[in-house]
Amino acid sequence: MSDLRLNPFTLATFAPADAERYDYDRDAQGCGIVHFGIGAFHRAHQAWYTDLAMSAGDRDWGIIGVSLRSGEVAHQMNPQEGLYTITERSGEGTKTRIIGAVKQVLVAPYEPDEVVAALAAPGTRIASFTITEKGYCRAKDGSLDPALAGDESVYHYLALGLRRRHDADLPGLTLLSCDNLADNGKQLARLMREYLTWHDPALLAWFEAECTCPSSMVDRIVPATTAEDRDVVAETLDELRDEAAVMTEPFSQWVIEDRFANGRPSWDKVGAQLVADVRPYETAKLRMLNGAHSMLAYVGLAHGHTYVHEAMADPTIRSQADHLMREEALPTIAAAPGQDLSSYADDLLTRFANPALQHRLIQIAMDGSQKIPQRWLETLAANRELGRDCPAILAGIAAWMGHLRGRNGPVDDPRASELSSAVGGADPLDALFGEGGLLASGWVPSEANRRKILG
Ligand code: NAI
Ligand code: CS2
Repeated sequence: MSDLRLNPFTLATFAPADAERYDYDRDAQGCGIVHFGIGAFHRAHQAWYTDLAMSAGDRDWGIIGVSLRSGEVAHQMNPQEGLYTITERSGEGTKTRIIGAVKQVLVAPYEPDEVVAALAAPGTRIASFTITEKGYCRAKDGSLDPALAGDESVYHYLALGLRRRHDADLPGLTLLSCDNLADNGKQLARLMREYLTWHDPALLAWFEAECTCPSSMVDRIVPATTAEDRDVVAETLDELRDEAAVMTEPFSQWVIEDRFANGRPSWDKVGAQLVADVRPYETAKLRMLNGAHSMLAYVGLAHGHTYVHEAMADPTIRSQADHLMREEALPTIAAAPGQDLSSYADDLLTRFANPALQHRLIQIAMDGSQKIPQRWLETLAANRELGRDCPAILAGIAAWMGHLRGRNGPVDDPRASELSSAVGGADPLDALFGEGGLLASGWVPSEANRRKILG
């Protein structure tokens, strides 16, 4: 096996001439985006759109990635001068593209000044985020948790970068959340305001006037890359190694609130949708796709399955996913004009059943405390108003509680210890969903719900 790494030289010298790749002079492109959380999803989604936009003629939208925690992605990408591949997998085969949009990756704990300088650079116009739901440092009530929002948080770097922009009389930034949160832009704006109120109140008025936090709905299934995946990509590249390779599906969707502080890439020219109101798309996606995903994860794991497509091949579990989407989530969504939620459900079932993706259920099962409120609890509360039951979600809750008891191994959740105490206590459902519970919301299980969940 070769250890020759993908980089601009090896791409030009050794890669197959017909390998699909970016179509612009990277050295002539300035950086316009600083992206926090340069994980698999950003590389398969926003960076892909940006690469296509620059290949279609857009200028100066190069991306500087920032990892707030580990150096892993920096070690994967910087020796490759930011180059990496996206491989789309489906029943129709695979397609690999070499992406040039990312210039470099900074590791914030080791180079904090460089991160602040990148945010304060005159050419920077957007800061974007895929830092997972837990990266927003929220307390139970959705406010900023000061115990979490310390010097290692995204807010620390944003506040310093925005302060420097203000003092240099530079324009503000668009802060674009691309995480699976309801009203992600509104939440980010609120949390940033709270952080500035504590740390730099004099900057608040400028932040409100010069920066925007548009919401966006993001959708592309991107499983964590495995060593086998990287070996397959190397075969495609005549043995060039891409340590930052990402695997995904052909489908991709990005619906963005059209509210930018200082311009944006022509993402609309390469498939993204710019709209006034993201909410219908985001609610459908979080409650139908992600709601079914989380049920598949916990119920599928309880039945011994490893991958999403395996759980979907189980007729009982598939019908639960179908019921959750069509009978439980769909009736709670105010669709946008022309948005066909029934065919959306059809498409989701097909996407989930894609055996080429190898999407691990345990990856979806992580961080349930951060995901379940917007994926299940809002649907349960809305159906309570409609006098309707949600048996598939209740089955998901029962399976999640088994997960929290360690049935699938160690629980990967920022609140794992509180959750395990809750499910080990006298009244787990009250400790989880009751008034003052860990996931207290607009929904409290009725006696009938309790019987269904507890069996
Ligand atoms: P990943 O594990 O490849 O990357 C996660 C990124 O978040 C890493 O850069 C990590 O350093 C950062 N991060 C994790 N915990 C953090 C914290 N507490 N504070 C700050 N940064 C933190 O995961 P991936 O696949 O890139 O997904 C990231 C997010 O993207 C998801 O949580 C979700 O919100 C969104 N997303 C993912 C999709 C997927 O299919 N993978 C699809 C749609 C949205
Ligand atoms: C998944 C999502 O890991 C999870 O929680 O439900 O990452 C899902 O793959 C994406 O939202 C699809 O767009």
